Amino acid sequence: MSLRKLIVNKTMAALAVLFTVFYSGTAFAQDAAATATTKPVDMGKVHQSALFYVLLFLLLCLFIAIVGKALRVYELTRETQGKPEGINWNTVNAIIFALFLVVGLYGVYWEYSVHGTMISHMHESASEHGHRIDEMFKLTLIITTIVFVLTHIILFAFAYVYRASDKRKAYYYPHNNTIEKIWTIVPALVLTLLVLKGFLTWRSIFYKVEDPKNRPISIEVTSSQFVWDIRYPGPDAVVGKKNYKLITAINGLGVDFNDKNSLDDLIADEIVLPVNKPVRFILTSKDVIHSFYMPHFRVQLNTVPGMTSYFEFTPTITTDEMRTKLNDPKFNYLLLCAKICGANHYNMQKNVRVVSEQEYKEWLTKQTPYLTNDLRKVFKLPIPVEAAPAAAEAPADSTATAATAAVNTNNQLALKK
Ligand SMILES: [Cu+2]
Repeated sequence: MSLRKLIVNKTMAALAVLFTVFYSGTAFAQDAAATATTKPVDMGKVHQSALFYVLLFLLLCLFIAIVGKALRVYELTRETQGKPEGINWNTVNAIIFALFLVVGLYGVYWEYSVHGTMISHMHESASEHGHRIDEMFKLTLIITTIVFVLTHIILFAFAYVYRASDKRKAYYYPHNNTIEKIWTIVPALVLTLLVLKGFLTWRSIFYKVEDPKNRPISIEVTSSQFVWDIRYPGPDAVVGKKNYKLITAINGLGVDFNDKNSLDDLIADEIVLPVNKPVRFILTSKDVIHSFYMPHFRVQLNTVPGMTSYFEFTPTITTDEMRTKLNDPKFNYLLLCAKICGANHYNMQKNVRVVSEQEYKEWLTKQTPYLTNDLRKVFKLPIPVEAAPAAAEAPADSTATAATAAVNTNNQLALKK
């Protein structure tokens, strides 16, 4: 073969391109290895940057493009020389399909075994209704996983086994009523059962028959960018009315003190719940839609401006019991926002403590009344003489007695009305 012919031969040219690509790759690898032995370089920063991955992606695209071009040159060369097609693309595609099935199924296994364990990090539900939600979640996951794996094996196996071949002719099979019926009725039945179970679970959580001997404790939670405001009812067990038109600098929630139920309301910094007692959260929002989310209790409901929503449930495990169970003395239940509501969304959280009823009652007596003397002036309410100086001077949470005194005065006011 003359040198001229060798250069003109496109197959050789394509091979030369491939060789160059592989060679430069190996050369770089050797360079890197050499540097590593002499002087270790910290690549951490580089690996973290987005630019690194963008460049890596572009490099990969370039590599694929070069291989593609080289193959195209090879094909065209064979074509001009009148030779039969060099690569059977049907077989190549079929093999890629089969590989995709194996890699994909391994991916599913990996996803379940690595990220799937995050579900167990959620551990057992700390509320009564939570077990029903977990059960529903598990059932849905089991059914959908079985269907997913089976349909994908069939899909990719068919693409592999029945790839185009010169040895057989495709069978024309346009319609079959029996198959149509099966693949319509079976999924419809399964989905109906799942939806029905979801519907019944939802009803059992949201439509409860109230037990007059065990009435829920009402707690109002108001969301705004980016805080949760918590209002507890006073001894009257009723959270008073509020009106957005009454919102001012000193009345952030717009509580209406013309409603006597508001007079003894308390403002709290955390959510404290007595164990095994039903609680009813009254949820509203001041600005955008937020989502009241307490994952350990399987509680989630949107808080919507201009609309009040309710979530009632019974916590069953105290914070201390959960800490012992998890062997984690720092564990805390959390209230989070599950709506991407703005820049500080991630920071919108509060601690939730589940305690014994005795502890709950003690904690409640230490909370600050919402009604301050300034608010009394605004609403033209009488200012209690004995409680006024103490409540005004001392910091709110350290003076339990002053706060209790104020609550008591409020009660008297409430009774008078
Ligand atoms: Cu939010």
